[in-house]
Amino acid sequence: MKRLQDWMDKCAERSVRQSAQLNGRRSALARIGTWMVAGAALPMLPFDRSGGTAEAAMTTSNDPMACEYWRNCALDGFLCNCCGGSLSQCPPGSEVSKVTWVGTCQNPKDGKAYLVSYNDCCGKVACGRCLCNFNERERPGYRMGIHNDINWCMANTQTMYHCTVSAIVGSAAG
Ligand code: ABN
Repeated sequence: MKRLQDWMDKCAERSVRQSAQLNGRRSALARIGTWMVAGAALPMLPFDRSGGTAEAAMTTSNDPMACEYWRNCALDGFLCNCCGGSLSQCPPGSEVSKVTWVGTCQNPKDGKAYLVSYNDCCGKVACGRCLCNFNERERPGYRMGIHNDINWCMANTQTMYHCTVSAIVGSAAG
């Protein structure tokens, strides 16, 4: 009889311990902690904003006024050559941004890749003409130097954005 009671005691103790482990305060806190760490780490993970197809979608044009002109492959803004300037010169009354970002575009004429500096022109209200948005090799905003959706007039005295020029600054071939 005593052995049976011991056995029943052990079984009951084991099941109470298991239940405490699964449903106890400490395991609940551990689970909440895990979710908090995962929640904090998730936004830090890199993500692909291209949708898998955007980069392959650009068909080039020979018209410098067209968004599809090869040099504009990573330009996000108003084309300065639609706003009284040229491909690489700011319109009168605006000044070129002191900081910029550099993209890489392939010239269909010679097949070579070129470094293109996208400078914003500053100090006049937004031009509003020829809005283009191509993002080849662009990366999300937390990598600021390789992101184009930024007002590069930020370092100028006149921080108002007017339009964007695209100046070739070198060959990417090396
Ligand atoms: N670099 C063009 C631009 C200017 C202002 C806001 C977004 C993008």
